[in-house]
Amino acid sequence: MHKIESRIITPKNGLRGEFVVPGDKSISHRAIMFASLAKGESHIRGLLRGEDCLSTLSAFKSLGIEVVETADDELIIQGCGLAGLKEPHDVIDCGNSGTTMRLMSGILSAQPFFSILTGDQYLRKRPMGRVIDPLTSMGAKILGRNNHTKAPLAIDGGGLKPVDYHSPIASAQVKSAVLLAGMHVDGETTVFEPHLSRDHSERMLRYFGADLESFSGGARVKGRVELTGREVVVPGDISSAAFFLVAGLIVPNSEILLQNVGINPTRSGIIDILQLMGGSIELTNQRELSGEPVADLLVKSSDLSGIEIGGELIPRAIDEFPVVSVAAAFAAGVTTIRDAKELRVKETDRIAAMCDCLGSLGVDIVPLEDGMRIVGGKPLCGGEVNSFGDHRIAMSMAIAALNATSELKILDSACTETSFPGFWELLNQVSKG
Ligand code: SPQ
Repeated sequence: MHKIESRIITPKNGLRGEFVVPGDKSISHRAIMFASLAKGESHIRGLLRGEDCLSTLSAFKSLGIEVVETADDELIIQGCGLAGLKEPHDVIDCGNSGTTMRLMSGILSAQPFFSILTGDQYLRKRPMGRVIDPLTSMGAKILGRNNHTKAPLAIDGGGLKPVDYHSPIASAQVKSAVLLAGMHVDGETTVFEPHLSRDHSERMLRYFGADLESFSGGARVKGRVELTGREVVVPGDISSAAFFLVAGLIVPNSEILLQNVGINPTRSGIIDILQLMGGSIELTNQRELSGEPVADLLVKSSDLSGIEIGGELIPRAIDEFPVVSVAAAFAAGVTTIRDAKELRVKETDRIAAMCDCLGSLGVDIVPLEDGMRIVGGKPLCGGEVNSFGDHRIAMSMAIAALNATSELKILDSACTETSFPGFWELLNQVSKG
């Protein structure tokens, strides 16, 4: 649990710098999980040491996994195979992390022991029925608060059968939970989704040796195929890079080079959106790391224009809409975001939170049931805003403040540790040029 702090951000004239953002959060979670489920040793480099991934790491330690952290920042995990996890002695605390709770639900439903998953005040409000329903259709026994839809979740694991599941939402957490459960049972488990959500699980499970096929509309896994320990290098997180992309665009006289950023097409919607708005973002040095595409991103100050965003772009940029709304506030004309109802069930209701925060700085922003409408181009004033304990709201508002007319105080700012340790220091560094 992070501390309650506040930060004051003052407007800047230009941002300069070259740096590497921390490791990708989604990929880091999966590296810890799949290395633990594999047979043999895995070496992981570039792992994100944010609070969410540390929750996943301590969860697997409590399930009997041995982990060694070397002096040169490598994590060595001794995997125990699909059937080697041990019943935990205590409740598993997933902290603020939806990914930890939902993916662990899939894994633990298939293990022949009892476990309980809980989380912080924000995670206990988030919907878990979306994983409980398909896992129950596989035979899982999961109890939870609020008529078995909210954490804490009590899981009496084992005895599953494969399933063909048609998910009503494009969610990588739902897809991954079902595939991970399916990996433990005889037969094939298939998940269909309305739009392709991030495919890190599919890529990394194949990399560890799973018999897993991706096809247009979903993915299928063959059960009881053991994974083998591997070396994983985690690329920089595009969701963290997004804050500095928007900062570089909206602050005049800026030029920032972000090195080693993951540009998986299921995550790179933010680059497309900002380029469609007129942003100058150049991709260089494109290459592959452990099955994931990466590049260096050069961003320069640009005049932005409002656009309409919806459809398949939404899952490809789902975590970036708080900072997209900041870019829209500085863009000439109207930006409309639709089809993004999922934003309402993240760490906080991100539609309500951004409308509240940007609205209080004088931005013409209105919530829509499934998105928001922003009329940009007017100067933003300073003042005081609350992050509502959501890391992405805190960082988005810090970026908005860089080009406001006066300083902005951000309350409850330490939640940035969830996904981006060192965020405030990096912001300070680029501000000095
Ligand atoms: O892990 P958590 O708390 O759900 O984190 C968020 C985030 O903003 O960091 C969402 F609040 O990212 C999710 C993302 O929105 C991470 C994720 C994953 O790693 O699989 C998938 C997305 O969620 P979903 O619900 O679309 O599957």
